[in-house]
Amino acid sequence: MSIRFLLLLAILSVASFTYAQQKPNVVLIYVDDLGYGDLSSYGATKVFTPNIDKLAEQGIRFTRGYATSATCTPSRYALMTGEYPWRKQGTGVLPGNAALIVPTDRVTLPGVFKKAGYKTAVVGKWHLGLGDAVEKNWNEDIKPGPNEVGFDYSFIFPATADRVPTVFIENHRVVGLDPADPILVNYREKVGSDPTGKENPELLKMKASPNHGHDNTIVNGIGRIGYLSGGTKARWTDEEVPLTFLQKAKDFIVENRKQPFFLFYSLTEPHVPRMPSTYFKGKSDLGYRGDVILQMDWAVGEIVKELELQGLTKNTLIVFTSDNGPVLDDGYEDEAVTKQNGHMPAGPLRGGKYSIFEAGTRVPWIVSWPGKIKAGESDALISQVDLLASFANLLRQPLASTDAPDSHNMLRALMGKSKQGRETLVQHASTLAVVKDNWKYIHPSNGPAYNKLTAIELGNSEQPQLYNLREDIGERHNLAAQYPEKVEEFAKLLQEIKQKGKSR
Ligand code: NG6
Ligand code: CA
Repeated sequence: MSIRFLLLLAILSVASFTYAQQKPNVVLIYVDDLGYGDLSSYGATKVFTPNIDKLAEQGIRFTRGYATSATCTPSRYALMTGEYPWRKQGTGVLPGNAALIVPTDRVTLPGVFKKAGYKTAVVGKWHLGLGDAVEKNWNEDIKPGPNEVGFDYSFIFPATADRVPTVFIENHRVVGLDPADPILVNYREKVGSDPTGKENPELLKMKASPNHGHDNTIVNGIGRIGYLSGGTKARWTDEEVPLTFLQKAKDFIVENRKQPFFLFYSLTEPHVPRMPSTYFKGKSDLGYRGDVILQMDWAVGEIVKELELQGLTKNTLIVFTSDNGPVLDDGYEDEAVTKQNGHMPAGPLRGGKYSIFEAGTRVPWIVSWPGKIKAGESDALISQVDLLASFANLLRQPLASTDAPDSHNMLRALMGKSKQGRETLVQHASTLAVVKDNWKYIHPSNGPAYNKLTAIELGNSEQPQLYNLREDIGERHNLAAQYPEKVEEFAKLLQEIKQKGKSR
């Protein structure tokens, strides 16, 4: 070993030792269905997001940061477990009565923090199932759930805002539940006597888009997926949901200001149903989708302010990212389409939510840690599946070789110390794609190329597709016929990653 190498090694270990010594608080701000082009710091000109932009200015703005999947549940599964979700059955978009899909006997992202002595919390959307069966009693302790997979504190809603039950759950219990008015949930048939969007569309304050469903039980004037009865006082008002989450997140920060904490702040914006708080209604020129993006940005600003107020700015690392790409019409007539006004939610990327094209999984991704991270931009290839191993490294928590099998330690890239990202990245929608050295191969699939309901190109084709992302970020030129040997190499690579069951 050369002296220079030894010196480098010493510097590196001192650097990572210093991070670990400091035990920064970590706030993971995870938004829902926000596209690569939805922030002004990522090129949007029709909507302005000054608070998030500020994080980007003072931290690192990643241009090749990915969710693992083009929908919510699988991306969140990967975030929690460090495992690609397509390796495991049952990790697709979950109904609101699904059982917990995160194994309780595995290392999880919050579990890593907990082991390192952190207080951990999830506040916001969950969508990873609850309890050990679909049939469960919502009127007693509901478990296992977030508290059994690494969170000391949880204040969540179970699935998505468009799925019943439309209630908050705080540490196993539905908030504000009147025992005399028990909750019943059913995804097969109607329960109780509440009106449904199908039977009583005249009661809706926001119409469902034709053929999208969302016409079961009406709660707060909005038709949902699934049937709900009871729990009348516990049901949320959509206009209030983000304010409730924000307040709970702030409370957690204040209560834990004197010790290291990990907060998974999982916002519902801009997922449907988009129903902004009164203050934000009509604030953008883009209808409710634009309004809730402004609301989301405001909430991020409030979190940053709270950290400042508590004197935690310098010792708090913030990650901001989204669980999948954007969609305009995802089930409600909320003017996202009619008031698009030239806004490009996916920026220069092709496709959107549900798509194997870039817009499905390439998302805004910002890391900020004032005082520790120098401002900059990075094109390192990183995936949300990597957060587990990266934070384990930061906190000096060893991982067994079977833990978090697809999670790579990207700490140096996340800190802006290196532009070296993952060597390979698998993208996941209804088919798989693999990215390496700026080349992207999409595995042939007989799924539909286009989804009419959402007006999104899903990217499926019976032919292999090969794109050069450096020269063709919009995936317009399929080069598969031109480079058959590359297609073969990538198909093999994907096969290997699938078979290995472990790519670390
Ligand atoms: C889809 C819903 C959509 C949304 C999505 C989940 C229909 C037709 N569409 O099935 O509205 O709820 O699931 O979104 O039901 S996600 O971001 O949580 O994955
Ligand atoms: Ca989502």
